[in-house]
Amino acid sequence: MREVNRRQFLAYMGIGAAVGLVQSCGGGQGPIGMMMGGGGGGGTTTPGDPFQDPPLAQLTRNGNIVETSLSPMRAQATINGQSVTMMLYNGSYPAPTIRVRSGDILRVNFTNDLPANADITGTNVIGYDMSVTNLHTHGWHVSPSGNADNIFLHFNPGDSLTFEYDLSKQWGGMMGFYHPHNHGTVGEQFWRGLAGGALIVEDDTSELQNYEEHIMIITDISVSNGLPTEWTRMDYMRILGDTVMVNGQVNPVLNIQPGQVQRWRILNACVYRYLRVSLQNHTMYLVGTDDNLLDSPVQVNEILITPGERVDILVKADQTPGTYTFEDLNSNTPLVTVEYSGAQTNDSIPTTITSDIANWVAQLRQMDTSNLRQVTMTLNFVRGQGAINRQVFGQNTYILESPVGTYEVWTIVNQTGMDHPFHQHVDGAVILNINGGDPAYAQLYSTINGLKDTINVPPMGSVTMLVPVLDYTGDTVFHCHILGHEDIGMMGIWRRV
Ligand SMILES: [Cu+2]
Repeated sequence: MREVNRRQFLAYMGIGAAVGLVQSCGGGQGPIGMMMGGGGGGGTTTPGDPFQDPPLAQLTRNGNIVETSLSPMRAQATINGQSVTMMLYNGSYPAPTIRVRSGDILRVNFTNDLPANADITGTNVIGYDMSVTNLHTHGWHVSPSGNADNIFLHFNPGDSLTFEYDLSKQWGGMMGFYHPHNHGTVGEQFWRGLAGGALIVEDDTSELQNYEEHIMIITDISVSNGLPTEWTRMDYMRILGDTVMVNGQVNPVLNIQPGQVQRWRILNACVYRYLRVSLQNHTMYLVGTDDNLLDSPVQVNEILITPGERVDILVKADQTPGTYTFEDLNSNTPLVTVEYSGAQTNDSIPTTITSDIANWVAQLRQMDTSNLRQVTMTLNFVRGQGAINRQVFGQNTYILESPVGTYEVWTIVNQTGMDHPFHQHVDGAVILNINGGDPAYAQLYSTINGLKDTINVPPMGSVTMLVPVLDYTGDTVFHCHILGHEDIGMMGIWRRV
């Protein structure tokens, strides 16, 4: 991208600071929020249609070989009653959910059906061809090479490939997600609708198997002339959609029986929006993080979910029957209206959860890390571009070489005034310490036995994590999961040797 001048750069920084202010005062409603055009989905406070889970991907199973098809294409969706031309996998909005098991081999017949030089493609403002795409399985512990989770592949319109993901080393009990990862177009393709759930289900014997389960993929969007808005240079730094949705619905109504426990698997698939979710008058029980089930539920009244993060929670309808709002406290935006209805029941929250991975993480937390390799990475803006260790991806890319079969301690230092959710592919990490930002978030993730592939690095703060570099060799990446930041260069190569 063309470099911006110093005045524009400072303007970006100022925006970052103002956003922090808006969010910390629960804003979007006040004069700052209005001035910034930010905040919540205005006018969406009326409860909408019945809640719908995303459709399931059509899978063909033959033993442990599972096959499906995914094709990004130009297609229409209805958002808030308005027809919008989007980029959608198989024309479906929201995208189909893939549910597979540990030990499966998943084959995805992928074809880029995006049109070249159409209203939703063409060249974006930072100079990349929007019709070029690829596929990433965020959170999956699979090979980053060949025809697996290889984000260095590029698909022009009409190109196809059968991806193959060997899930023999991927445990159950996590929700990953799939989306494009073609550098320079990731953020805008995501914004235009290309993101879907990719679950690895746990064993049938799990304590969590029998709860009514819902997937909540939270996105935001702004529409102009029947299209998701085209990004300006500024949008790469910061973009809040004016409509916030769960599974493509604005404030849908979800029924829960009095006394029932439901399991909600939530993904923040907004490009930039930080969600602080809470269910009015109810306690939530965190049972899983990005990459695994915990060993026991953790009670939370609210939880910060930054872009790319997932939470697996249980909620129990144990209050006076009525209607309660599941909302984003940062912007006072209702996400789902939860309505008690039906027969009284009395489900219980489990006291323990069977999770080999949580047990392993507990052991890792006891590890003496002083003799491990220590790596420091800084997150920066350099002349309006994103950078890691002041190196811009694609120009003078920062490369970290890590031997597989080892453990490393990474400290990610945020040298900017904005939050950055840091994401590394292939292996989740044990968060040892978070310096700065929301104290509850820092306390939670630096103590629970959950692996994180995405973790917020607070403004001028840092995160220290223990990274198991388990097995797969090959080049992959780590980057900021504000995908606009990644597109302007806040990404590095992780060379696993
Ligand atoms: Cu960032």
